[in-house]
Amino acid sequence: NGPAPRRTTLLGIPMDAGTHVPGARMGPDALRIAGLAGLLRELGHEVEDAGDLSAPSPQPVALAAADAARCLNLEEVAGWTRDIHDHAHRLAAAGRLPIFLGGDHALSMGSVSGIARHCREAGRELAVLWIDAHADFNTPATTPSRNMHGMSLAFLAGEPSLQPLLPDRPLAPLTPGAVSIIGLRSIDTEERRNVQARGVRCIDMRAIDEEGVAAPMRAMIEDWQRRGVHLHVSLDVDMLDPSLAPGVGTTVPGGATYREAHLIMEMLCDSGLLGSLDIVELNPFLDERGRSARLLVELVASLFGRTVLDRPPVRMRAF
Ligand code: NNH
Ligand code: MN
Ligand code: MN
Ligand code: MN
Repeated sequence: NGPAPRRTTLLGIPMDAGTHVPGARMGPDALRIAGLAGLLRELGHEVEDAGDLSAPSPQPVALAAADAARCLNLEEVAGWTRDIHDHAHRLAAAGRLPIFLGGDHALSMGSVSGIARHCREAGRELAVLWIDAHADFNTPATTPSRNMHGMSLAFLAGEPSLQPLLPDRPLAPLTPGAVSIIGLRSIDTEERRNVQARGVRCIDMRAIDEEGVAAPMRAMIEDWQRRGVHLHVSLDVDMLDPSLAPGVGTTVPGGATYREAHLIMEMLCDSGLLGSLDIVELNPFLDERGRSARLLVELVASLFGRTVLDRPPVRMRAF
């Protein structure tokens, strides 16, 4: 009695322009080599591998000069964002469940905005679960690093200074109530003000220490189910403890355990709400013998229905 079979499309996004640490461009192939497609098929899902996007040519961006100077690889990121947005929109409109294989977290500016555009056209409400050690809520004015992977959620929430990244597309900025962050444990001073001022729902590591992941996840899922949302999950590898997943450019100690991470995925699966997925920030160049890639693929298996035993159906709907 597993979950309903889904029509998934893997889209590789070999980008690392969103960070000064190179290597995430190798992520899509590492996820393939770790057996992602085969596992999804074993679980009964249809899998189409659309291959990798090729690096787009840099695009001019009408950002204020002072802001542009604070964004590393701005034109490259703009090129990626526009291309990914169009692909994400097309895949969602075709009824696929897109799985975006990163690539650094700046790719979500394109994937989530494209999904948001589809949801608006289809009259579906979108909810985004940002699974990350970081909030990615910096702006050009607040970034300590100039890395645009630390700005992606701010862009998606409608941060005005970043909107020229994606001109000529109908914009559907996320409302604060549509965004939840889980796993947070590293936030910059001004970024923190930004997150708190916007009222984004955050389950930080302190909350996980006190309550575990089950109670807060159940509360969020209940809320999403009431609203009947399309759920986009954006999974940043650095949410996991670095002892489990060292293959990432920005490790932060004190991350999720193996059990916590799997339980999050299992509960998301049971919710039946998953509509699209990013797997980001895997850096195979920094990994140890493929273990981070392998763990990610195991987590995706839990998200798509792998269980120890069949679960009673009543349990599935009881959230
Ligand atoms: N907050 C830091 C910055 O903006 C780090 C962001 N790095 C990430 N985010 N990996 O997920 O530079
Ligand atoms: Mn293209
Ligand atoms: Mn991130
Ligand atoms: Mn992160």
